[in-house]
Amino acid sequence: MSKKKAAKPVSKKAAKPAAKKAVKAAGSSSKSLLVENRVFKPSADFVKKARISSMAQYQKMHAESLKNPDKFFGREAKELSWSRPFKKVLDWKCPNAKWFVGGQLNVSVNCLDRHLDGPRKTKAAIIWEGEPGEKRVITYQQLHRDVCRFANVLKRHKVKKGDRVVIYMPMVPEAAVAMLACTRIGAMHSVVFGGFSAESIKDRVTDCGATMVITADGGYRRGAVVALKKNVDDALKGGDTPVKSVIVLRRTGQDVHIEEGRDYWWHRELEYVDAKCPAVAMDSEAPLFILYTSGSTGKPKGILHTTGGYLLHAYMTSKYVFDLRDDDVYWCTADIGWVTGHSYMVYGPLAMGATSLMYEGAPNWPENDRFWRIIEEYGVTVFYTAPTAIRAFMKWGDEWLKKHDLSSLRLLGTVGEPINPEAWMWYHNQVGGGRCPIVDTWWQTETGGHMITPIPGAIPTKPGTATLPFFGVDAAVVDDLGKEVGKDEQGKLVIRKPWPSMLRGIWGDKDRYQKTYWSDFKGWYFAGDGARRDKDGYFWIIGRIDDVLNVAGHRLGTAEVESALVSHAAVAEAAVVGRPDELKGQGVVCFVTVKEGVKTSRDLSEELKKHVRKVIGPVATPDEIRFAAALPKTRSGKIMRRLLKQIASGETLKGDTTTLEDINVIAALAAASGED
Ligand code: 7RM
Repeated sequence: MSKKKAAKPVSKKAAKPAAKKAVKAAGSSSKSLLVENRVFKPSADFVKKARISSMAQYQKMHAESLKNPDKFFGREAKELSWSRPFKKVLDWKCPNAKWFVGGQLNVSVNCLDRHLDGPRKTKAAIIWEGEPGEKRVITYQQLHRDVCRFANVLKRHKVKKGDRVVIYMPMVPEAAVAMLACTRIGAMHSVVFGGFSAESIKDRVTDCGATMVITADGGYRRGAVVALKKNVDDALKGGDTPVKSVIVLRRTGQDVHIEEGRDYWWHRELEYVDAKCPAVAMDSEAPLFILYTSGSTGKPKGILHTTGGYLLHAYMTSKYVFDLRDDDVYWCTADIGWVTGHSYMVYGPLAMGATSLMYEGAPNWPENDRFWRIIEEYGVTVFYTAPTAIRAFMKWGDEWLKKHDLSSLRLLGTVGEPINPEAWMWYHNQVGGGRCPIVDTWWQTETGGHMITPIPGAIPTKPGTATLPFFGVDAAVVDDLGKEVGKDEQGKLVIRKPWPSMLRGIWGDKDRYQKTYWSDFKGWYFAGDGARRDKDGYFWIIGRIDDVLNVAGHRLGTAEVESALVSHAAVAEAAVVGRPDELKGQGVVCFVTVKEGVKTSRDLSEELKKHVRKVIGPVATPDEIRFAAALPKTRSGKIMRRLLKQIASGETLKGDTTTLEDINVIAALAAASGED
């Protein structure tokens, strides 16, 4: 039970019982949602300590950041450690931005070395808990030493500035060590989420031309061991990738194959190196990392981020949005394989000199209260998680929280998808005890950090909206011609000015970068999301309007799943759509036509699900396979996804079907029960 009494959440006016309308909330794909009209102001207690403590202050800073970015960001950037000062804040020639031109810095120095001169030297940088229960606390001084030593291992293996290193690891501190060691010597990392398959590793290794893979024998997940090294072996089979060495961390102790001359144990390699490793001064625009994310084609995009601007934004958002202070215990539950883990488990909090908690495993292992247990045990003060997790907690029931004292919490955050108001209210009341502001942060792999988000001491929140743009972010909702839509009208979300942590490109594909992000509206970034603004100018994100699904906060391209399906011998054609899912936000429904002579069956449907898992990874496992004699197409041969979406979610068909080539196809699909 919470010790502190739950503060009345709202101002008197706002606390009046608001009319709850039983209509579907725009902004979420889940079923049976309510619109919650209350406005939640931060408590006086929170405001008193906040860095930005009024709407007026936010507005003034935001206005300055747009009107005079040179001055605003020039001032903020001085809080980082530069080995050579920048000459110019921004050089912008759409779609190419250069931030902090002429400046040089090193990310690992900013995350580690600069904290060693004062009391942070012996402060916890990372608090880690393994799924089986091991605990480790790593101080800034220790982390610095570990990073320097591992950077020397990289050098021993001839990894140089600009080289690419793929990291495929469980959630252990060594994953952060590997990332930071890359940054220390100017190598680029590309972290691949542990839930991706061997084939996905191979695609990424090949695409970015990685010469090294860093992995572990395995990792723990829900009591089981994930065979990470085995997946790397399969990915590198045949020897047709540029990978020269594989460094293997011993985590689980399971037997693994060690390929002579290619594979090396992490702990053995450390025996050959010392702990002195000068950091390489990097140009502000030097590439920092590549992170693959799904788009609307079958091939994931290698999103490229660079050094100075990315780090500044991760730092600034950690400072202003999480309002991190030296006594915080901050916990982001994301995996380092996602951008959230990059910016808000490693780079942002460490650049701030904060304490970042890292947990290896599942939230329901050994029991449903693992997260609450961790919050209580370590006195977590700032907690950042995903709506899909919150919905799972709600389903598991409040008794799991009631066993624990969560009164250390002072601020909550969400990311990954629109949060439905019910989940928001539950998070606010049950987890936050009614006293913690919630920052609903909208952003993307491409944006590097928070873009639309409450500033917790300044911007009153409403359940379901990410509220207002962060500093330097010129967001708008526009129609297809680029004209701003009216209040409460839906349109496309665009960013009209460059920002420090914007992606600098798609690895190896200049045209795709220009085409995907900068071609819908001249000079503006198009995010791929739909949104509307309310009377207060707050942004309500509706979700993707391209062919990208959001399954449990993970981006998944429908085309990726389709191409995995058609790679199976039985499949002739496939169309994949999302349908609302109460827990995951969206579920994956696959419409499949089989080749002549193939008999459809429940077994085949299970086999296809397994096949997709194998090709992409467990994150992409289809929820349903629906066999069909034909797919609905326009006369020009385009699959009519709009209709399939309606069928998948059991809706009555609406809208124009006159362009349909064969109307009987639709009747047959709607009648088909799916799996038999
Ligand atoms: C950080 C991350 C990006 C997509 C994005 C949106 C959706 C993320 C929110 C959200 C509504 C949010 N990167 N999204 N956060 N939608 N409210 N607070 O998730 O590249 O993996 O995904 O996720 O559709 O375009 S991501």
